Amino acid sequence: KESRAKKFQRQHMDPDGPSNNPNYCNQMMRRRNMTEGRCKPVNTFVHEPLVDVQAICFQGNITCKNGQPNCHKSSSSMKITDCRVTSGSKYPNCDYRTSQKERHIIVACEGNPYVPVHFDASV
Ligand code: T3P
Repeated sequence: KESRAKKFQRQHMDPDGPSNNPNYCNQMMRRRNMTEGRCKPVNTFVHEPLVDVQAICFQGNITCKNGQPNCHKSSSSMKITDCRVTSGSKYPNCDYRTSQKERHIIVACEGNPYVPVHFDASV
């Protein structure tokens, strides 16, 4: 079974980016299996080296949106792409808007090694 750490990498890591392609999210959301069963409504890809994203687990500790204490905010801003399903999108034809940003990101970390398992927000 896919570990929570590997799931985070599949859903959120794309170090070889960002891409100017307006179809980036349509292609990536499908390629990374987030359009099976339903169109995942919102998903962020991070365009930074994996080690730099893993290091966030040892940066500023904050409370997650769900009240758990294991969220961490990146000390630097990071290159990200937000994918948001369009209002007209109808499963199984998942249609996304692609927006490139530079933001601090907040991830939840778990385990030993203590690594990212959930993307909480960008700020
Ligand atoms: P996951 O827990 O698998 O990382 O909050 C529900 C999902 O939406 C969660 O999936 C993370 C994702 N999400 C983003 O990827 N980017 C965002 O900016 C927000 C708010 C949520």
